[in-house]
Amino acid sequence: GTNGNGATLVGSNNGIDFTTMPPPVNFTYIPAEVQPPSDEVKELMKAAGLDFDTSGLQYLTNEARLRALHKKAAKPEKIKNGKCGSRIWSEIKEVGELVRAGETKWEDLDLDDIDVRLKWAGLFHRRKKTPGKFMMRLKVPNGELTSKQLRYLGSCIKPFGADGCADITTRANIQLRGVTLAEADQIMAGLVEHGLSSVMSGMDNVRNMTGSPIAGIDPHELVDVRPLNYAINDMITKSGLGNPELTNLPRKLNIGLSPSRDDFPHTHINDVGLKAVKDPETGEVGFNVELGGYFSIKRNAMSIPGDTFITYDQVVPYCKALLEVFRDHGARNDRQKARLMWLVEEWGADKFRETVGQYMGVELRKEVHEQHEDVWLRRDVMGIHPQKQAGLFWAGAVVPAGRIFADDFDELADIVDKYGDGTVRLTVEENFLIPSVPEAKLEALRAEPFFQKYKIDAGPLMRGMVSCTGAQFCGVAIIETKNRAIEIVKKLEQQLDFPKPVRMHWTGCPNSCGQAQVADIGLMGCPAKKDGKAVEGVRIFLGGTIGENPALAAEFEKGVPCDEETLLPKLRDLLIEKFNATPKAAVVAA
Ligand code: SRM
Ligand code: SF4
Repeated sequence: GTNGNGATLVGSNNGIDFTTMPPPVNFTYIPAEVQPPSDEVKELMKAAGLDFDTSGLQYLTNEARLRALHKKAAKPEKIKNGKCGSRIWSEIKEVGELVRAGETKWEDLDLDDIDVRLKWAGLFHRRKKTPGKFMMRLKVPNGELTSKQLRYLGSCIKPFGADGCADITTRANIQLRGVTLAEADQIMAGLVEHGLSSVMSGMDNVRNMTGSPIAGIDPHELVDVRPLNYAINDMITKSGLGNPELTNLPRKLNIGLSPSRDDFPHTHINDVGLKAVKDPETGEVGFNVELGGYFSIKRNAMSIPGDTFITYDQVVPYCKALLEVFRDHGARNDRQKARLMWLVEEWGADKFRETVGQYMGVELRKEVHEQHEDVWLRRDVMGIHPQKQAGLFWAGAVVPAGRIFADDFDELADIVDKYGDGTVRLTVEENFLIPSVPEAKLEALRAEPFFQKYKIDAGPLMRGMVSCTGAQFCGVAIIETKNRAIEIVKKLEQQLDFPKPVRMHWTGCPNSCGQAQVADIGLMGCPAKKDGKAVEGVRIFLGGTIGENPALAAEFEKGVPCDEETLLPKLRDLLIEKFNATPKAAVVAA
């Protein structure tokens, strides 16, 4: 569609003012051809009782089908083969109707559907903690939401009362909690109506597209990555309706686009990191590709150079081709070796670039080198900062551990309508910022009671604190994270003064959804012992750096009991010794 000024809308987020954005991406979706199954594949499918039309194998090459059907294929492959993602997208409506009519309930559904395949629709059953209730993970490309979308999200969880909360995630995304099968299909339909979606946000799919929270308003960015992030998300999910061609990847895959030297989306820990760069020869702004960054229980790897430079217009076709290459050639036997890094390492950067180029039908260029004399520190986007648009400011506010509630969505929507441009940006630190506040409104904005709760001038620890979901809702958690993190940070801020903010990341298990390894101080759940008894504990990581020359944090200590008595003084000492914090002068009672 077009907006009032005649600019073409490239994304599905209708309602956002695209007038200040670069031209939309020039990309036509060419569907993959379905190869007929080879005789060998037919045999294996027959033996497994699988139907070609409804299995998840249709869009794979025969070679990939053989891997997915092999007797040594990983268990999730078998679950994916049983159905195609598109089946789940249509079944969810039927199930909703039956549940509402009292003709079925979640306990009656196939176990693989309820606990695994519904993740294709973004529905994660929280069997262990809240049986029958689901977390619904959305897709919010570049973390950008309009006030209308915010109000819709609030309305989704409002009926769930105390169970109905939401989280801003470490991929600048939203997860809704408390959803049941009685309303999941209706919420999903409403999401699409509002230019959002939940499909393909779990299972072996691409996760939320991350970019820059200050895209389009940043005086230092090389390019506004929002149109690209919307276009990639639309390509992957067929504009939120679901895309069977890309829904059966060997494993999850993360893509981040960084438009400035800050590397806001942490490209170094994304499977695919696209870093904006100006070609020193032509002056053209394009992207160097980094590949393979990921965290898992067994391996934590920083990305390695993909030795590839792509132009702005190549970004969407490149991502599509890369996903097809991963789908067709990635490992499907050992889950621990199925992430993109393993394929990149096996092939090397040259073969990887050439193969993706072949899928695109072009020869891709090698990476370009940009020289910088100065040192660039990643900016803290919390607080109030001038935009590239004269007279306008963004205001970043801290959400402790990313947890928000139904009313917050409404209040935030009112605030962005009243003071900003009707949009909000989420950050990978689980906070938000309000763009385009005119200078004359800043004082009134600051005075809003909403910012007593979500502080614009948050303390030096709270503003850098990140926490994964943890034991409150996550079935694989070893420890409780969010509530504990908030309590401990509050106490440390009461006790210490800090020369500069310290980034503390909490993660409830070695999956590291809370990215402990990127933090100044990372805390990862693990079993521990205290007075001979098994207790919740943490492994402490130190020294992660982010931005232009990142490094992962290294393990400093393990098995530290994480009750307050033990952990609080330990963190206090670390902050004093390693981060130059100083004890606050005692407050003398009057
Ligand atoms: Fe994660 C699995 C939550 C970001 C690595 N992650 C899970 C599950 C689905 C486990 C489960 O079934 O319960 C968690 C859902 C808990 C819940 O109820 O919320 C979960 N991951 C999260 C979120 C919500 C943490 C947060 O508090 O923000 C993040 C959602 C992002 C999003 O919007 O999509 C989240 N997860 C991450 C990240 C960080 C990132 O992307 O920068 C990582 C590390 C980076 C990476 O993936 O390489 C991450 N999550 C994992 C893994 C390990 C993957 C692996 O290759 O082994 C798992 C386990 C798995 O996939 O088998 C996992
Ligand atoms: Fe759950 Fe572990 Fe991820 Fe935390 S790190 S959300 S505990 S899977």
